[in-house]
Parts: sequence; structure tokens; C-alpha cells
Amino acid sequence: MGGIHVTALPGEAGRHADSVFLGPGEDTWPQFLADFRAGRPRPRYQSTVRTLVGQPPPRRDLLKRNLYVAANALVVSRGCPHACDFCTNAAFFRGGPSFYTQTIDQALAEMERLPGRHLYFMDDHLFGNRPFARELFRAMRGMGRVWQAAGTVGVGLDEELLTAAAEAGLRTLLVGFETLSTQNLEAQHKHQNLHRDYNAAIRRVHDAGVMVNGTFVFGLDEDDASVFDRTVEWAIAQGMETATFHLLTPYPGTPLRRRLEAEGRIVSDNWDLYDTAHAVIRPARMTAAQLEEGYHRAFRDFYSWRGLWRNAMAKEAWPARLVQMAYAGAWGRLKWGWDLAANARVAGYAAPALVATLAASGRLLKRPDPATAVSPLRLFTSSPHRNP
Ligand code: B12
Ligand code: SF4
Repeated sequence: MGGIHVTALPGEAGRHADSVFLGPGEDTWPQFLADFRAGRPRPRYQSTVRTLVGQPPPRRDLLKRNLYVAANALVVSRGCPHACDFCTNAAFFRGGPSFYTQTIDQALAEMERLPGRHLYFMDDHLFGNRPFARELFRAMRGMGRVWQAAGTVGVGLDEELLTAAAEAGLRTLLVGFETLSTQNLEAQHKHQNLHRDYNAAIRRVHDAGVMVNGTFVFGLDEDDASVFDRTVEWAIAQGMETATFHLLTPYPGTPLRRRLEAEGRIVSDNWDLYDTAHAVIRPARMTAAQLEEGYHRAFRDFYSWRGLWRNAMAKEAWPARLVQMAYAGAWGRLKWGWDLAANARVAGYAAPALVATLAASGRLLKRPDPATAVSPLRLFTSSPHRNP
């Protein structure tokens, strides 16, 4: 067994497996195979070498593409340059560098192997190494890809990097806003968000033709029962396309857990409830029941028809409003449809619709340039791509 949970709790995992792997697996898996062949597998393997250079390409031929909306999921970096208290990253990468990238050539070669136009970067912070990101986006320009990735608020304020990303095909950016409270950010050591103009960041991301998926954490120490409505109202007022809410969860190995443990505020160690949808801590300024209720209400309100309508109306033009309704509606209101498609093993057939929406959103959101204005009839036509 290996992975994030196992790394945080190797003793627990060791009760269920002969060998456990701590940290990234690239260096330890070959060691294990050699030991296993020799008939001497060890009970514990700790990663010490941190590099993605020279890794064999993933066996994507094993993937049943019809099962996935985003079959072209890839990572070109590991970890993150930041260290927020609630995040599992620092614990996972203990004992070595906690942020490193592939080479540009390796990353491009991986993209070459992926059919179609869509890419879904699973990197924690694709923009975390600025020179790497800039070079990557420059190389991706003209490939005709449309892609989704995650970054920090700072990306929205970094005009040069944002423009390069958008020109390379970035169409949705997941941004960890987490909270609108400075004290909460300080308490979580989320320094990279401090004193950043969230509104300006969103505006600029939109102006670049990129949709925003904002993520938020509820249950931080400054949050009282008013936090849910305030946050949802703010997100809607910004015309944020999609939002994801999470309850503060003290994952094993994190500084957050150590603090809450010392304060006696962790109420459950049932890992099934550690899905960021259950209150497993005693919040400071409300009850656990209020926290859970507010969390569900936030989702309900943001994705209510009224919420979607108001959100869409924050956009200036009707085509952009309609794409916003379609994208956010499909994301937030059609869960039953996605479940149905997943169970019927046909989710992959939704991929062309996703690509069309992402491509259209790029043209619709982008601040209009009169010289290159697009006719509404051409909004959904795709740009040429050598690997359609
Ligand atoms: C992308 C992602 C998602 C995507 C997944 C998309 C997809 N198609 O797979 C989506 C958005 C769906 C998602 C959803 C959720 N996610 Co998520 N997600 C991630 C993210 C950013 C990357 C995961 C990834 O693929 N990494 C790349 C792979 C290569 O790394 P890896 O899995 O760690 O594997 C390496 C090692 O761990 C090791 N290894 C792993 N397994 C094994 C096994 C063996 C035998 C060996 C030898 C080695 C080994 O080797 C690998 C190579 O080095 C991680 C954060 C992170 N950076 O890992 C969070 C993360 C995994 N998610 C998290 C959470 C909480 C969730 C949700 C519960 C959120 C929610 N409330 O909805 C859901 C749960 C979904 C589910 N049903 O499980 C948490 C989990 C925390 C924890 N301690 O358990 C993480 C760690 C984020 C965080 N920092 O808090 N997620
Ligand atoms: S910025 Fe995101 S990925 Fe990086 S340490 Fe903070 S929460 Fe984790």
C-alpha cells in the first residue's frame, strides 16, 4: 500500500499490507520489485529521491477512455511551493523536496500521447515554478488544446503568466481562495493569499477568457454562522463560474491536526468522514451541526436556479451568460445525470461537449478586441488541431 493516507499513517496501513510505501513511489517501487524478486520485500519503503526525470510514460493504453469525461488527466509537477496548515502536502513530501517538475520535453511528450483537444492538469499548482510554467505555455501555444488547471490567487494577478496560459489554451482555473478573512489566512499560514485583491484576480482571469472554479473552506476559527451566505453572495457577485466548498478537515500529518489535537477539538477519527463534507472538528464560533448545515446550504444556494441566474447576469453579454448557465448547471445540477452516465459506462461521450463549452467560453469571456471580434455563429466552431 502507498499514497497520501498511508504515508501519514504507516502504522495503521502496516496492519493491512506486507509492504507500505511512504511518499512518492517513483524511487521506491523499483526497489520493492528488486527485493520482491529476490524474495526479501521489506515492510517499509521511504522515498528519498525526488525526481520525475526519466520516468517511463504511463500505460495509457490500459485506460478505458469511454469511462471518463476527462480521460486526458496528467501531472507535470509534484507538490507545491507553499505550505498551508490544513494541506497534506508537507507531510507527504517529508524527507525531501516538496515541489519539483518534469522537464519541458517530457511534459510535451506526455501531451503528444494524449488524443483529442482536452487536457486536465491534476498538478496542485501548475504555475508554482514560474520559469517552468512560462516555458511550458510558450511551447503549448498553437497546439489547439483547451485545458483546465489549478493555481493560486497570485496567478490571476500575474498578467504575463496568465496571458501565456490563456494563449496556450487554459480555459478553467481552480483557485484556492479558501476564505475571505485575513485572520483565517494568517492562522492557516496561507501567506500567498494575504493582501491579494481577490476581485481583481477574478476579473483578470475572466478578461483572459478563463473561467474560475473557486474553492473555499468553512469552519476556520474566524468563521461564524454568517460565513456561508457571505461567501456565496460574494462568489455570485463576482460571476464565479463554479465553486467548491469544503469543511475544515484535520488530515493526519498536518500542522492543523497537531494544533486541533492539542486543543482537544477533533471529534472523530473515522476516516470515512474525512471527505470534507462532514464536521469532524469542534468549530470555534458555531456548532458542528450549523457547520454541516451551512455547508450544504452553500452548495444549494450557489447552484440553485436563482443563484445560477444571478451569477450569469454578472456577465455582460448574453452568449457568455448562456455558456455560464450551461457549464455551471451541468457541473452543479446534473449530478444524477453524471451518475447515470458513469454507471452506464458512457461518461466519455460527454467529452466533446466539455471541449466545445471550454472553447466557446474562451472566446466569450475574453475582453473583446474589436480587431479580432468573433461572429456569434462561429462561437462553437473548433480551431484546427493536428490530432483531432
Ligand atoms: C486531482 C485530485 C482530485 C481529482 C481527481 C481526478 C482524477 N481523475 O483522478 C478530483 C477533483 C475528482 C478529486 C476529488 C476529491 N479529492 Co482530491 N486530489 C487531487 C490531487 C490534486 C491530485 C491527485 C493525483 O492524482 N496526484 C498524482 C499522483 C501520481 O500522486 P499520488 O496519488 O500521491 O501517487 C503517488 C504516491 O502517493 C505513490 N502511491 C500512491 N498510491 C500508491 C500505491 C502503491 C502500492 C505505491 C507503491 C505507491 C503509491 O506513488 C504515486 C507516484 O509517486 C490530490 C492532491 C495531490 N497532490 O495528490 C487531491 C487529494 C488526493 N484530494 C483530496 C480530497 C479530500 C478529495 C475529495 C474528498 C474532495 C471532495 N470533498 O470532493 C474528493 C474525493 C474523490 C474520491 N471519490 O476519492 C485530498 C485527500 C486528503 C487525504 N489525506 O485523504 C488531497 C490529498 C488534497 C489535499 N491536499 O487535501 N481530487
Ligand atoms: S497552496 Fe494549495 S496545494 Fe499548496 S500547500 Fe496550500 S493548500 Fe496545499
